[in-house]
Order: sequence, then structure tokens, then C-alpha cells
Amino acid sequence: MTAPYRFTHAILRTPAPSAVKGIRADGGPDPDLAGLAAEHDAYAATLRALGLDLTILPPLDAFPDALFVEDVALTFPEGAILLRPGAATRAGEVEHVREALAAHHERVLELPAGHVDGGDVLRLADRVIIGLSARTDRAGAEQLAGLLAVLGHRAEIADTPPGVLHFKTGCGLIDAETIFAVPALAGCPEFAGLEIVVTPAGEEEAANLLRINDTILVGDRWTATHALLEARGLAIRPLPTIEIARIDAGLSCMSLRW
Ligand code: CIR
Repeated sequence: MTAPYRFTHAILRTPAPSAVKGIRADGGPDPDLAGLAAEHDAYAATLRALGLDLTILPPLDAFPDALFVEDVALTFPEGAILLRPGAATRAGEVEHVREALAAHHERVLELPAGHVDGGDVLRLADRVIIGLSARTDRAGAEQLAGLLAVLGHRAEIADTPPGVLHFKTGCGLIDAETIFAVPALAGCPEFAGLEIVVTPAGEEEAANLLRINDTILVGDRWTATHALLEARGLAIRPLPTIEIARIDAGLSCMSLRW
């Protein structure tokens, strides 16, 4: 299996005006649309600068959260999987990525039952972890494990801590053997054998970092996290995330990568 952060392609979706009405758990204020679009543009430009071939899908005003393409599918060099997102308002997004996935992947599988959000799926070097959450149920996780086996990937099912939206809201890959995680996920049994680096106090939101080839994308507000990663000799690319954070999203959510 290739390193789980080596990518040549990504699919993104331009935010629609309705994105400001995206789901949020705490009922906070709407993000600013221009700011949200600027964050999305900076993200796309960064992926391009890192060498990825991007497909940018058109906005979908009927689906406020559709810019978070990560949640509706999984993409691997071996094929893609269409998911069944756990939020009812997001179910219809799936049909809108089918064509783009088919254009790039010979094999496109479909989750037949249950619910899984891609934000709950963490790919490691030797396996894939599926986190159970308010969006991903056991029926969906078990069905997904079967589809992953078809693509040659072993899956394990883990728990997402209460109050954490997605498994990857609380953790991200630093490298193939190292996970950056919020304290509540540091003891995750499925991480046994890996090095766990815990988020600095007050920077739990930095956990949703995104390694793309040899660079780590990380929110620009998390300066202690920047220092920690740089001290490990890692190249980082700080990116603005304040507006997407208002609708409970982070850096991994805005792309499907393979
Ligand atoms: C939602 O609640 O579905 C969106 N507002 C945020 C989705 C974030 N996606 C992710 O963490 N993978």
C-alpha cells in the first residue's frame, strides 16, 4: 500500500451562497460568504501548488454543506466508494459526485445500507479506521468494511468521543506512524503501536490537519501546533479556517484525495 498521504488528484466543490447556512452543532453565527470563498480558494491553490491535479465541481445551492465533499465518498488508487452521509440534509449530495468519481475511477462501489460520513474514515498505512459517530452507524461501518476489503483495504471500527463531530475532527496523520490527536482520542485502542502526539492545550481544533505529500496543512491560528510540527522537521502550510470552522468543518473536509 502506498503512504496514506501520497496524492496526485483531488476533487473539490466551490461553496454555494447557501453554504453560510451549513449545519453547525452550537447554533453560532453564519460564516461570511466572501471569507468562506477565500478560505476555499486558498485551500485549492495550496493543493495545486503541492502538485495535485484538481477537479473543482460547481456549487450546489440546494445543499449548503456540499463543499465538504470528503463526507460523501472515499477515494483510493484502487477505486472509489459512494457513501450514505448521516445527516438527512446531506444525503442528496452523493448523486452529485458520482459522475466525477466515475471519470477518474474504474471501480465505483456504493454503500448499500447504514450511514457513513467520510469525515469518520481515517486511512493509515496498513488499514483504514472507521469511527462510529452521530453520523456513522455500526451498520454503515460494517458494510463499508466489506467494500474496503474488495478494494484490498483492511478496516477497523473505532469509537469517536462524544461531542466530536467526526473521527477526523479529532485526529489527523502526521506521518505513516504518527497521529496528531485531541486528548479524548489519545487513548483510542485502534491507535495501539502508533505514536500519538496530543494537541497543545487550547488547540484541539488543530487536530484536523491534513498531510499532502510532504507538507502538512494546518489552521493558521494554531501557533503552538505550528511550532510542534516544525520542531519535528515537518514542512507546514498554515491556512485560514475561521469561517469554515463556524460550520463545524476543517481542512480535510474540503477535498476527496487519492
Ligand atoms: C456538517 O455538519 O456536515 C458540515 N457542516 C461540516 C462537515 C465537516 N466535514 C468533515 O468533518 N469531514
